[in-house]
Amino acid sequence: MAKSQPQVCSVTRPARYRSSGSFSLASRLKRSNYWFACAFVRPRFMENIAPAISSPSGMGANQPANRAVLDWVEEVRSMTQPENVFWCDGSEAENDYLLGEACRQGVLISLNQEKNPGCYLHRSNPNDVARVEEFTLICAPTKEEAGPTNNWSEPAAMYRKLWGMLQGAMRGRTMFVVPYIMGPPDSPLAKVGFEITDSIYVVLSMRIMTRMGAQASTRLGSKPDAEFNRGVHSLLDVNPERRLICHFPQDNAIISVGSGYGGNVLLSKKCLALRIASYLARQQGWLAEHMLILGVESPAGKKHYVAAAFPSACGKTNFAMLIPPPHFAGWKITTVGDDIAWMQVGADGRLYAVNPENGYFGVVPGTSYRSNPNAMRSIERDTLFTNVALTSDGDVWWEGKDGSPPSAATDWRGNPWTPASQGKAAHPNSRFAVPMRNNPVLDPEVEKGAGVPISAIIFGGRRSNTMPLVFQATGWNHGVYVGSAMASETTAAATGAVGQVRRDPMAMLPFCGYNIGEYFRHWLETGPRLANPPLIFHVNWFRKNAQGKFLWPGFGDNMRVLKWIIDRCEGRAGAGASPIGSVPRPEDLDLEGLEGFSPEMIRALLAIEPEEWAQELAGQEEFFKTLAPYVPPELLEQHEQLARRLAR
Ligand code: OXD
Ligand code: MN
Repeated sequence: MAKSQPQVCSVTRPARYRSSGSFSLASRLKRSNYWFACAFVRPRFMENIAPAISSPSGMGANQPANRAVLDWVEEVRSMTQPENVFWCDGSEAENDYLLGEACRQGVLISLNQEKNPGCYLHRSNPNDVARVEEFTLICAPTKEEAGPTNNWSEPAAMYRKLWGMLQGAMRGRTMFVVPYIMGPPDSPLAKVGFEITDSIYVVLSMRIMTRMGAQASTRLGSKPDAEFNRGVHSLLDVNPERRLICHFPQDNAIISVGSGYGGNVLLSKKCLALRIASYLARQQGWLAEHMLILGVESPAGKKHYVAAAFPSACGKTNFAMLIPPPHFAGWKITTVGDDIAWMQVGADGRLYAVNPENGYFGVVPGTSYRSNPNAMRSIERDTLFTNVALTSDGDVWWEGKDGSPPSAATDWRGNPWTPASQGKAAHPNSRFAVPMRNNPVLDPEVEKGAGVPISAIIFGGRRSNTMPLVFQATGWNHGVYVGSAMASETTAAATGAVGQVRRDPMAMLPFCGYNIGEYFRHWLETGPRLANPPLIFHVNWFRKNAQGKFLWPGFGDNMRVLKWIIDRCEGRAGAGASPIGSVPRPEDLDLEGLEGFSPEMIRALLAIEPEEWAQELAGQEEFFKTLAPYVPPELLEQHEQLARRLAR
């Protein structure tokens, strides 16, 4: 509860905190490091765990009127036994206060405010740097409801386990209650959520990533049966052995313990806006997808919107902020969203999309003024960086940033680093969290509740071979099949091996909150409801030559592919028929001004190699077998038809 005390740095660990939980020797050592380091303004070791804060009078008192929220928070409070409860209102004053506290507690480092106004650095525990798919569960009444691609637990058993873990888990800490809205507030799809968390970093990130604060409580109102998502997060002791991200779709509830990494703990994002939302979308007749949404405007002022699904860390943010090459002068790309699309069928039979988020949580390494100038401009201010390197003048650095590396820096773990060091300065999955308002090419319709009409859907993956630069599906069901069989080489966004080809249907493998077979059926059933469906395409920016070099420059030059897609939507561009769909002939793509690009390269990019496709068919078949008996027959039929076409 808010107390009337001045803003002071609390540097004595409350006795109750010392005695709470079962901490390992390693974590005890880390904690003593923490206190040692706290004596210096720049702690080497940081973690999210921090003692309770004592907020000034009037702050942290934004209790909502809704009895159901109050009762649930009280239930969690009496279970977790925090020192106090802080009810967030999302105000500027609150944010300033919490930033100050986070810096004093060593959870954040304030960057050079002249160079990077409003920017801070956080280092997560090195054991906690990515999503943990193996500890992510869908807790539905039956295993069948979770389906073959999800880890499953019976809900009652999992609630018991989690409640056991949460007993007294917030002793000596502040329990923050974060109200938020996902989606433009006047969208019929908008959802209210409350996240309870003992991490100040989560609160600060949620304010960037969602429409956070009093407006959510107001929107929920006081009706006891008003729908809201219940999210509980506790860091516990940030121990990988006590890390679980659990979803209860039937209860519209999420419980996440043992992690402080964004994808596991910003419960609005992957947990609500994808896993729970995909379940709700199936019930309510809309789509919740792992897709960016961008606008493309021609020099004549004709505008289209496109939604594109790529797996994590495959360049969605870059594509959504693309700057066309000089040859495309007059063309404009604008961003509606960079990660998640909620889409519904409009009265005119078109598909309309909104971005439920309010900010971007992007992968940092590789981001530069060359690769993504709009992202760089966005993160010049008001940005929360996680796990990047710190330079001696309080700036941040990462592999792939413009300019030469600093001669000396502090790496993402807090260790001294030089260009001669073995390890990376920034973690490959280091992130920025930035308000979407910072994006210089933010689409003007981003707040439109009805959403933007989608002309084309693009599926894509990171494939060194097999997949041509682009092809168009022959119709809705074929497009759903292309999405369902999609594959990509794994990245650092999730724990586990990097660079292995894995099937990732519609880029939703880690995010579909129910049986994937039912999800495919939902897609198939959506097609006939669309009098004017989007055309469906597949792209691959990552094909390599025999020497392992990328064949396509990517980034801004992806405009050339986008232009072909838009022209197809307008019935203008040509294509050649192929067994896998319509593939542009070299002359169908506008390649003017593409330097150092030979006709052999474009032929190699667009080639359909029979041996590669034989392997692809076998890989798809193997994958569909793992989903048996849930794959809809329409998709198996599409697979057989493709096999027949390829055999001709
Ligand atoms: C993300 C992800 O953070 O997909 O967006 O992992
Ligand atoms: Mn994502």
